[in-house]
Amino acid sequence: MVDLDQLVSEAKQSFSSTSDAVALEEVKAKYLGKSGLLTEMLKGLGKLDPDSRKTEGAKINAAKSAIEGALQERRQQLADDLLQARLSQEAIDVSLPGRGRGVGSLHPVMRTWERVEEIFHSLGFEVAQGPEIENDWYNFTALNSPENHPARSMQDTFYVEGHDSKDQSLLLRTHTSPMQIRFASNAVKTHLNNYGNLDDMPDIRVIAPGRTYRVDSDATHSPMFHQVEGLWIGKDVSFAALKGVYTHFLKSFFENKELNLRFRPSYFPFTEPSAEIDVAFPSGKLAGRWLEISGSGQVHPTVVRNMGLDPEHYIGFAFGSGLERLTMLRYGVDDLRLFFENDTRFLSQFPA
Ligand code: 2NM
Repeated sequence: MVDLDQLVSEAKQSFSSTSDAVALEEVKAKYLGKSGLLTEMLKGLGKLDPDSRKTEGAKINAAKSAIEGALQERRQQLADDLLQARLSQEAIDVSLPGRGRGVGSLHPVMRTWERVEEIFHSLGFEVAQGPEIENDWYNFTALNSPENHPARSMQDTFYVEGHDSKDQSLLLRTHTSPMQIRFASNAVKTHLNNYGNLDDMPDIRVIAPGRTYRVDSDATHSPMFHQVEGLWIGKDVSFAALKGVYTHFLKSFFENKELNLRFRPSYFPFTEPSAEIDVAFPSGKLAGRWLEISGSGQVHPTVVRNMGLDPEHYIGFAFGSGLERLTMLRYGVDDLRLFFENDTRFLSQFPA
């Protein structure tokens, strides 16, 4: 006679030594399967006499339920272990500090752009907009640029394939002045359309900030850079007004009432007379040196005419400056290339 207690404990032992559900179900077959030990024993009962059958049957069934119970317990145990393993493997340590998300900040050149707009807005200037792909007329001809000036050559200007509807060649604007020609011509045309004459036309007072392009690339030149130009045209807008406006602008921009300015005679095709503007800081690292900052002048009569105005009755001034240059002087940046490398170690020094 088989020792049923022995069998039950042996079964429990085998169940415990399995390490996954598949192995457990294999072991189960040995005891409870179709030809398992207990199944066979129950089949054997038929050979016994009725009394023994009853007592032996009860013992075997008791052993069978004990083994079934142990099996169920081990199944649960293995399922729990599996879940526990997954939970610890996929655990998220909620106590870890977050990675943080930077807020970012405005590029220093864009800060200068906004600052320049604010200052000129306070003086009643509007802000012009215009295309970066220009045609020959707005970029050169209207600005009194001679037909064979080197600036017009392929060596200095990025030309775009094709021509516009007026058969003008297309190019990446080399300065922001074309926006001012467009703005002024529009203002004149619109006023004429509305009033039939220019008698009460308000002064044209506009700045044109934006990207510009030149075939030039070295330590101090980038093929793309930013300019801001300004224009004030009216019946009686003098060079003295230019000096007043620009002096106010630079002193505001650099937040320095003591800033020194110098207007030095120069030449531009679109202005006559023309002047280069230099600044000298009264203190600091750059103190005492004259630093070129802008170009300026009284708008050339030909350019005034190209805006749709009679230069015998309209006069004014214009100026232009590089936004990178203004930014370098304001923040003491000594290498132009820093503006274009997008190195956050540099950019994060200009917080929002
Ligand atoms: C400069 C220097 C001098 C200028 C001229 C004009 C316009 F549209 F009126 F013709 N806009 N900007 C100008 C004049 C720009 O930049 C160095």
